[in-house]
Amino acid sequence: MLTLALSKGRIFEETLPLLAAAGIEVTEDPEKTRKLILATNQPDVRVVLVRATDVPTYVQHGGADLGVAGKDVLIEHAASVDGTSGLYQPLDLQIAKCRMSVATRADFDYEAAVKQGSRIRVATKYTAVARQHFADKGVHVDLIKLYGSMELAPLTGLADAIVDLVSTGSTLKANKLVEVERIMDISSRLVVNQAALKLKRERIRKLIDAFAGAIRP
Ligand code: PRT
Ligand code: MG
Repeated sequence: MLTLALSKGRIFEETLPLLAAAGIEVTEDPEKTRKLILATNQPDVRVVLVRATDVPTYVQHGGADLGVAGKDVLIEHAASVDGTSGLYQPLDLQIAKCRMSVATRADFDYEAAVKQGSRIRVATKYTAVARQHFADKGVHVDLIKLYGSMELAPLTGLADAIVDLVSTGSTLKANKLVEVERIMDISSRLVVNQAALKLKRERIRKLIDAFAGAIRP
């Protein structure tokens, strides 16, 4: 049996065409069932639905043989567990694309604050990425860890800036925030459990090859 960990929403939706290229069709709709384990048309392949941030944990510890996770999630996971031993990342799938950026209120002069060497208060869910980014720039920051709705932080005075994912930019716009710096491009990767790769080499190779052939940049 091959177990693939996916999160509901954009990652599930955007992985479907890759699965189709490997001859795999998920036979249930995650939006219409409460089941967490979904069967496929292949008797030896199943999908488990987990939170996006839990995908690397499932794969690293063998709860799933493979998974699909954003670069953002993989970086934060590696920082939180001190490495990703046991996680093989053979493919950038070029799906669920977005960017990690710094955003502030329009009336906050980010460039000036950086130039003056002021301490900046930054709210984010992505503390590893933020810490590294500002350390590289030599900017002093007080990081405030949040688990959601980062956009609210500059509006309430909790922080001067946020580090968050941006795709269309409409969430920032709706909250009158401006993107002041791009940190990195984000896309989702295929991650594979190292032990599974050895034990189920043929089956996993076939899947990786089919996915690789279906990647559209
Ligand atoms: O939503 P939930 O709390 O369950 O978990 P999650 O947010 O971790 O999962 P999900 O499914 O929303 O995101 C899964 C992965 O998709 C992330 O880890 C990213 O790698 C990738 N991705 C791509 C995004 C976006 N685009 C994105 N736009 N993840 C989140 N967003 C959010 C962003 O945080 C912001 O709130 O969408 C908002 C901005 O979108 P725009 O279009 O308004 O700019
Ligand atoms: Mg989300």
